This record gives sequence, C-alpha cells and structure tokens, in this order.
Amino acid sequence: MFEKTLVLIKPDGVKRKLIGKIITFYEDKNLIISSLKMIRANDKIVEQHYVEHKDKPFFSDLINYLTEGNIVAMVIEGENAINLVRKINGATDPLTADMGSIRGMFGIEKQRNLVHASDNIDNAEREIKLWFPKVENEK
Ligand code: 3AN
Repeated sequence: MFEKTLVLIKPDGVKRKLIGKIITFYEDKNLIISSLKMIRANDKIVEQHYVEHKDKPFFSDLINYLTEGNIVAMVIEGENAINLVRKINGATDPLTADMGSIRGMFGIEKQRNLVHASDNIDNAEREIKLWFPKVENEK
C-alpha cells in the first residue's frame, strides 16, 4: 500500500552531522521525501507528538532531548513506507538494532537514538498534521 509517514532526525542526529547520511538511507530504498524542514521544537509540540509515552518514567527526559537543538522533520512516501522506514531506522535500542539499520550503524544510546518514525497509519496521519499543519502540507 502507498503510505505517508512522519520522520524526525532528532537533535543528536543533527548535531552529529548525520542528516545527509540518514536521508540517503531512505532515498536509496526509493522512498520519496515529500516535505522537509529544520525546526527547533517547543515542549508543546513534542508533548503532543509523544502523547502515548506521557506516563512513562523517561517522558520528561524525552521532552528535554527533543527540544535541546534543531531537528529535521520530513514526510516520507512510498510503498509500505511506514514499516519500511521503521525497518531502515532499526529497533529502539541500538544494541539490538540490525547492524544495517540507521540505529544499528550510528546509534549509541536507547534514548538518544537519532530518528523517529510513525508506527502505524493513524499515528502517521496525526503526526504529519502536527508537524506539517494544513497550509504548509498542501501542494
Ligand atoms: P521508537 O522510536 O523505536 O518507535 P518508542 O516509540 O517506544 O520507540 O519510544 C519513543 C522514544 O522514547 C525512543 N525513540 C527513545 O528516544 C525513547 N525511549 C524509548 N524507550 C526508552 C527507554 N526504555 N528509556 C529511555 N528512553 C526510551
């Protein structure tokens, strides 16, 4: 199925100058980057983004991490884009992530794990609307 997904290159990815390498992983699998911007996120948007983790013990660390520096937000499209992008990103913990994945190759820590990608169609739609509100997302 042709899908859209929301990808973030988190502040560690930007700081470590991995933007180009990370985007290349997606493009090399023939995925399309259909929207892209560099932003400094505030607490409000990150809290909405990670609403499903709001009761987790690592929630406040997660908010601090995502707001500590610039992030790159992208909409990525293609056949099975949601699952394909998550496979390219690799498992949450870089220790268990496939070595050919972004987190397997470049990841160092479980929390500061470089990238985010939507995990299902409903979240993809919600996250795309959050990071790319209507006007900007219309082509
Ligand atoms: P993923 O990004 O692989 O879908 P989620 O949605 O379970 O992972 O977690 C969201 C983010 O929260 C992760 N990318 C990571 O930064 C952080 N995180 C997840 N699990 C932990 C944990 N056990 N300890 C610290 N941070 C975590």
